Amino acid sequence: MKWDEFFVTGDPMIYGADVSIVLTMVGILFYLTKYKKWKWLWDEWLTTVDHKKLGIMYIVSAVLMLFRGGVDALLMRTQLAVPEAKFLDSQHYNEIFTTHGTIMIIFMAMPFLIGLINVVVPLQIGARDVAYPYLNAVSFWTFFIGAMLFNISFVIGGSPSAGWTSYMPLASNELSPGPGQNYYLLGLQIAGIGTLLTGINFLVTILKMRAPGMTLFRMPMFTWSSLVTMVIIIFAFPILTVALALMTFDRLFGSHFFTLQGAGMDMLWANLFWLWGHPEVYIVILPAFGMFSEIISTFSRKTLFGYKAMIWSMLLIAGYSFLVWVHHFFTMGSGALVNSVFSITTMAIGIPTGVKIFNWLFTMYRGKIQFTTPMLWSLGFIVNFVIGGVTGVMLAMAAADYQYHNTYFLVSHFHYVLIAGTVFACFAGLIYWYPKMFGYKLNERIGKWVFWIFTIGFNVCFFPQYFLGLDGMPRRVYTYSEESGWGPLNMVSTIGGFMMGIAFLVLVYNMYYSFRFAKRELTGDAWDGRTLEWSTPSAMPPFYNFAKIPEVTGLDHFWRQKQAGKVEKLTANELKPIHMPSNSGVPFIMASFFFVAGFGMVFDWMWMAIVGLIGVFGTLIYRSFEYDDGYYVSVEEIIETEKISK
Ligand code: HEM
Ligand SMILES: [Cu+2]
Repeated sequence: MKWDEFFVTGDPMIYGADVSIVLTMVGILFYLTKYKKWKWLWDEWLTTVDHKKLGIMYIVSAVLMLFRGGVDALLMRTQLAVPEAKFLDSQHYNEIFTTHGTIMIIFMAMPFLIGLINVVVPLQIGARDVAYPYLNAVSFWTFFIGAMLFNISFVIGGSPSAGWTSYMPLASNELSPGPGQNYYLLGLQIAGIGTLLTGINFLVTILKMRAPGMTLFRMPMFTWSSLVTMVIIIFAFPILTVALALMTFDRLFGSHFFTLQGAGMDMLWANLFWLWGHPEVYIVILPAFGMFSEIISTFSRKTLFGYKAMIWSMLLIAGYSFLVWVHHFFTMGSGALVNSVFSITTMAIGIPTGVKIFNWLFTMYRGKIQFTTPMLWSLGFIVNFVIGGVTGVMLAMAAADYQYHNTYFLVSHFHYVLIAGTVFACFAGLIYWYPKMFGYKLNERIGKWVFWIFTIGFNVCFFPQYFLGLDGMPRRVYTYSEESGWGPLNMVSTIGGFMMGIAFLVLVYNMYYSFRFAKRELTGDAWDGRTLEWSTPSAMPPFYNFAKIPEVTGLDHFWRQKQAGKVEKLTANELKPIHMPSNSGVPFIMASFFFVAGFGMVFDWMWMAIVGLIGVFGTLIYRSFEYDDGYYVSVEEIIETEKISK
């Protein structure tokens, strides 16, 4: 490989990106050195196993990825604003929709939710950390390194361009030569390890680490939604792992699993991909449902309506999510019977989802509703998500899908569910739990501006796309003719896209503004909450979360204690030393070796891949012989931290 192939060249935008990456790096290195922050960075963040800090790191990474994916989106919308535009060429456009889709789903939506789950779930169940804190750090670092590997494709070697679905034979060596597609395979593979480990970790955490008295049917709804999500992850992710590995063999070692020659089956990839991919969309929507349940109940000042119905609906959705995958390729030609079966299972998912919508509405019915920003996002979710859901049922009709398939109708549909569902939830959850993470609320007035600009922009952007789709505009095209008549609606759509971009910037400004000026919370209960995460005395829980593990007597235990005026004050004599896990640098180092291995595979440099893999095994072996049982926090230290007077 020549150097001018190694670095992506030729496009002024990419040179601009090169320069800004180098400048940012130099800036960060300068800052860390000047203010002597290296040790702080290593001790407090890079080696941490604390679920709250890992959660914050997930969220920060996800917000950065939202920015990157958002820039991709606006580049596409700029190109599509007018017919026959020359802003992006076709190859470049293909690369951008591929990185946009992949980044948004794998490196933005999932980590954002997993970040919030990390911060909140252990607190909600009254635990001091997750079941396997060390593994949790491995999860984060493999996700992060996978994301970085995927992202550098932009400047080194070239981006993938076969869509986030990577259908074969398009993604084969013949039609997608070069390292781009390998970045997709390796980046997702490495990040996928982290996700699978998160699934196992939180399943065990929720099943085994709950505070005494918290039976399964006393768990907060967000914890329930996380539990169900983890079960889906555990069953779905191995499918992705295998599918990615097989495609990697096809591309690097010349096997024929999905190729057109040598008895390969290209549609086998599509089937495996969606056998993971459809459950994946529930992985990113169920935690969102959980968050809205918490927020709607808190700000209606009522217990969640239909608690058990909510849980059974989620379990049904989780089961169904594995039985609908063919709806992504009704046009494959599998025949009327197969299509009918998948058409019916798909529509059936609408039933438990509808149950949940009505439960949220009944929760609000006769409640004392407070229109805080998290609540606004939740109300916006209900309205807009229903539009996405209804158009989903339209797509589920196999015969009609021959018309909608691969048009902008679909693009609009999945943005209505992914943005109005997942992204609204990420924003709502971030704002709701912000005081738990940072000790102060985001400014509500600016927050409301963000909500309205974003929600209006979102509808201006995506509603016209339903009509473009019905009119036949295909997805994944980089331009269209003047005669098609699609120009005006596309212009409207682009304007909406930029409104969302502006709203995002205002949100970031709000973080800065609130960091400077917001009133600091003095108690742990910023919103008059119902669940245990609000019961810590300090705004931000100390590293061990609870000085004394709470005992739970029912659903909304903390709320009912407050109502009865029976919130217990901690006294010094009931404290015992607390056992905590030690920090470890091994997960970070292991993930760095994964990066080396992945980078070697991307360029088919096997020596480098082997060096990286040896490093990975080395860290595994090192860890196996490391006898570290953690440490104890003394009662003195707890008293000091909790500011208890003796
Ligand atoms: C500012 C907000 C956004 C805008 C303006 C936007 C715009 C677009 C555009 C123009 C496309 C390409 C359509 C095509 O040519 O076929 C696209 C595709 C896609 N978007 Fe977005 N998007 C946004 C946010 C999101 C979010 C938040 C997600 C996921 C959570 C997402 C997921 C996807 C996916 C999966 C695709 C399909 C990519 C592919 O065809 O391989 N988008 N989006
Ligand atoms: Cu699906």
